[in-house]
Amino acid sequence: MPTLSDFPISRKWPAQHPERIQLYSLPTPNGVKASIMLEETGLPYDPHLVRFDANDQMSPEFLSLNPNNKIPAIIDPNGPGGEPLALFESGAILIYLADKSGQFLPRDPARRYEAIQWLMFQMGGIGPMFGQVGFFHKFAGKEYEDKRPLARYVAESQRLLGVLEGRLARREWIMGDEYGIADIAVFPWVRNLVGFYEARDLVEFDRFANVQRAVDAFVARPAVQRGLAIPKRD
Ligand SMILES: N[C@@H](CCC(=O)N[C@@H](CS)C(=O)NCC(=O)O)C(=O)O
Repeated sequence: MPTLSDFPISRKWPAQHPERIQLYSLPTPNGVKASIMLEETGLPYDPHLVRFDANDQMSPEFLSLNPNNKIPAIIDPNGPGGEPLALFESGAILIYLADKSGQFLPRDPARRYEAIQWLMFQMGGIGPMFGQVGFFHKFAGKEYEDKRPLARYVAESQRLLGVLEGRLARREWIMGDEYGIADIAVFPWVRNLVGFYEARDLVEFDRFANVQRAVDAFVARPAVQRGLAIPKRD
């Protein structure tokens, strides 16, 4: 049976506690989904910082775990059947950690798929579209003379915020009373859009009062506060 030391990534980022889940990440909106989930569940883990300024995500050790060179990624040394399990894609990681811990994903089959549906809404819609707003509003794309790409991504982000606003109008969380992985996927991205990307006015965020209320409640959770700063940047 393979062990953690058989994974090349463990040579660049040695485990402090080889029996624990190993997290390879950086506190970005995708990265914090994994660290917040780990903090919420209480599953023990070792966080490892993947430094973009050192291009760590392109190192052969990181690529051996995620050929798509993106954080977050994990290895659970005690995965299904007691064998190590390596995973990338934050949505897959959230579902796995929910199943492993028995928390934050409804057990009822129909409700489970409904929660996964909203998780996919983040993975396929909110993440990619908000990310493009960041690029064209704050980063390299800001200099582009043609403003049509920015306008397109802003309009699409507003549409997605409107969908979320409708969902949250009569619900505390995306799945009603049950806080869970859909919230953990969505709200770091909303926070990032209006905070780090400085797009609050651009997307007219004040129009989405229920989204705002839910993001505030999310950020106030102690596990979210901790997860937002993990792995610690040096
Ligand atoms: N769909 C992926 C997206 C992950 C992603 O885009 N991660 C970014 C940081 S937020 C990254 O690692 N970028 C590094 C790069 O592109 O080189 C997921 O949800 O895990």
